[in-house]
Amino acid sequence: MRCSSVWFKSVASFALLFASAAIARAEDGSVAWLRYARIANPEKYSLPKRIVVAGTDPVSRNAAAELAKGLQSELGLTTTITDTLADQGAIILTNLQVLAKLLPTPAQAEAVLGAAVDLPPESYKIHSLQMQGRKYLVVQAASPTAELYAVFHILEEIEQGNPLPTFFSSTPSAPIRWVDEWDNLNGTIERGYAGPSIFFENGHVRQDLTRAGKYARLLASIGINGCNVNNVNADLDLLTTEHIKEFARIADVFRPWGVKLALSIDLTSPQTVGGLDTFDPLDPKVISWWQQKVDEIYKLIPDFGGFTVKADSEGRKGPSQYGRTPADAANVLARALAPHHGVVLYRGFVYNNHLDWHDLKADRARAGVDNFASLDGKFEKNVIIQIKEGPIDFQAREPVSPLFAALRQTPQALEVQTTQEYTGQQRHMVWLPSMWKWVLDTDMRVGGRPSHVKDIVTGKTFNQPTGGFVSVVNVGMEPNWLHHPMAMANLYGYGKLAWNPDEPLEKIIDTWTRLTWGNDPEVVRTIDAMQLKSWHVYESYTGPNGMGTLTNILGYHFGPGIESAERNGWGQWFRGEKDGIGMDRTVATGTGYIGQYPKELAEKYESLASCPDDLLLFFHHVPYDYKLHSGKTLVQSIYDSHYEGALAAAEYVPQWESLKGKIDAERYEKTLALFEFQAGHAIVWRDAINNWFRRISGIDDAQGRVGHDPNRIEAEAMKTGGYKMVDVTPWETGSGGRAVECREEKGCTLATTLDKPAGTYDVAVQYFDIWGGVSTYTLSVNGAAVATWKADDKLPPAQADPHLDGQTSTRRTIRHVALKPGDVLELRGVPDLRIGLFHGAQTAGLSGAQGLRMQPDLREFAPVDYIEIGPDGPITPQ
Ligand code: GCW
Repeated sequence: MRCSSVWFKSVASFALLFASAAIARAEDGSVAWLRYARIANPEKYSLPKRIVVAGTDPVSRNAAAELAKGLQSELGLTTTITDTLADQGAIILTNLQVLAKLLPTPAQAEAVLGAAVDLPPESYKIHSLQMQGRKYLVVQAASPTAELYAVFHILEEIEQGNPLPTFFSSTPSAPIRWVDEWDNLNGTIERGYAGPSIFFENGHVRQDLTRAGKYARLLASIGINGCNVNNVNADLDLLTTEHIKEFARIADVFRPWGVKLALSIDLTSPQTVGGLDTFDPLDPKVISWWQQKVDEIYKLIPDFGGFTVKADSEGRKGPSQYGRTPADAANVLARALAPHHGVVLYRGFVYNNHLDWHDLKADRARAGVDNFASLDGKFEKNVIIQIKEGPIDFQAREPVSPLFAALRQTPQALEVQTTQEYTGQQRHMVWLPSMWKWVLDTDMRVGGRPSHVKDIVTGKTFNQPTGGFVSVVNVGMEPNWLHHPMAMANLYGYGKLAWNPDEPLEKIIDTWTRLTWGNDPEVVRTIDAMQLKSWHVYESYTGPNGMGTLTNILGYHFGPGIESAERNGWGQWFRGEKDGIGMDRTVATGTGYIGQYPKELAEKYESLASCPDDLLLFFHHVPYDYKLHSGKTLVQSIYDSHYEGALAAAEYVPQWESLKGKIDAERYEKTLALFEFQAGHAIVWRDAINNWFRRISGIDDAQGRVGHDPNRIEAEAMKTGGYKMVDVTPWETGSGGRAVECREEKGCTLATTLDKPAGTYDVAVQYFDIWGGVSTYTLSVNGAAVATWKADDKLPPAQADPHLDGQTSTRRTIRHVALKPGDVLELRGVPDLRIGLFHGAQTAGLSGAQGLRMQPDLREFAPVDYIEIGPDGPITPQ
């Protein structure tokens, strides 16, 4: 990455100057960071009014049109687009191929080109210059797509009010900067949390691909150059001729934005689509089938990017069926793609999900190195091994995968998730670039030398320059793409880090905030600070110390379900036993996984003295009263961390409320509701984990909080009118392990007589909201209603979880309720007993295989867990 500029110098001082004009307009978030809002003092830019675009390439033309649109919107500057350089100043967009035509004399060419005629691929330079008294802003790009990148850069700077540079140049870190979408042809998305697919419906490509085109524009604006549109668990009939013709339509809407289409394929396609009797990658029939299929694709999609492959993993068939290796399979595809410049991204995510949990030496984390290290050097040049950041699966914290250090003659791509599968599913704000940067900056110390992950995947360490970055994004049809307005900062940050892994996090988030929410200094300061701490906050209330995920891994990976990871074949064990907790992955006594790291790192992790606290339980099994480097015992640190984390999540609400009136109402309200949900759900997490630890360790919280909630009134302890007690499973996801349900059509009541001192309180009702059912609740004091609401949320994922558990538990807080001793507080719940909900999932909007598979009883019995009466204040009762 080469990057130089005088352009960025004074971001902070300009912040004050350009405090945004009031934003009153409602916004649905669909334009994301490309709002192009009118800036204060637009006249200070005094830009030329002509945009000269050289050449006829549609991408160059598109770049000019985007620039014209942006300048009009941001500055009110009307420009004309032309292809001739008249006797006037101009903004010139050009690329190496056509520059000579514009600047025919060597002197002119030299003035503009300087020394760097050798612009690296996808790079650009921007010069501001005066020639013969005229003003020029010249974009010199390596390709039409790079012109587009330059245009987005210019517009991004103007939107922040930054001065334009006299000279700026930028080069991407690596050629692979892709996103993956896990979309199925039926329109569903695996691990997608923002509505159905923007690409597919009912087994086909959508007729209307407007959203797909808009998505490509967003991707181009952050330098993404490839998009794999279908699930790595690929539809088996994906590669039929009929489908390929349809995919060509997606490629058509991507093309003006320089985004290449790619596809995930299933290795059995020669059988399932081709009708062959084998898919053995070394069988000549199979080899020739792939060649023909690839040629067929390129006839329709000449700029096709390539294939992503998931094989021998989680039920997908693969080369092991024929005793072949991943290299055998990848190479067959690679040879077919090579003449067309396509690539194969073969996923390193190959593991056995039927491990024997009794075997203390069994370890899923070992799988990457065990399966791939011996194949290093055996792959064709256009094969890239796509490696998840950690050895397990996108948890909130894992060590970096040792496979990055093991492959030295094979290009690699780092795979991360923008979709928040294990990190709150876009109902919790978690700014993941903080985590990715931690991964990228990890030094693997290969051969005792600096070898940071960012240098490995960008090819510097092992001289393998064809790798890069992939992020699973899973945008959906919801207007704002990812559901949580704050989650869009993850996509933006991903693009920026893929372009330049050294880009400071503070700069990335600051730019995103300004583009998305405006330049008001208060808005910028508040949102930047919230986002920057959000990864740590989430980690601290969902499972710190490298425990891995404590989500319900057998369900939807959203709420807590602690022991779901234990005692099954999936290998996400943390081995929480009576004597202690954590996976012993040491070389000395454990699975030996630590030995897969280069020496220095292995020594650091192997020794308890040097193993970092935040990865401890990933590597070691220790007693609950083990003393951390922080000086606390493990169990006390877990208790404290969960209280601190849940409190920090609760504080997002008043922090956000302080911005009321400074941002548009539509996005303000939507975001506020999400923060309120997060505050409540963080408490579900906190209590589940802390109570579970207290039970298994037998050690009390030194501060006496865990298991003692003086402001809480359990539903089952209230006087009930019709409500019946039920067990919550797993027990830790309901307060006291129990809740109440109402099965009477007319509704049921819970009542209690209060002995609180007279005053004003915030009352939180913790209840369960089942997907599909809509119960109604009314809270009243002495018979007078203080709040009525419907349990009509569609909690993630957009699938029906019919259980009372950590995924469906939610809360409603009623603020400023006046109470005095002797008052009767009553909660009335009216269930949703609609027969359609009982008969199946179709009525709840589920379709296809998903609907048939689930068939749950979705009636909602107005379930209640507890009521908490806390102080009247800015924070939800804790
Ligand atoms: O973590 C798992 C997810 C699966 C996913 C798989 C993968 C697409 O839970 O949904 O499958 O990873 O990355 O292949």
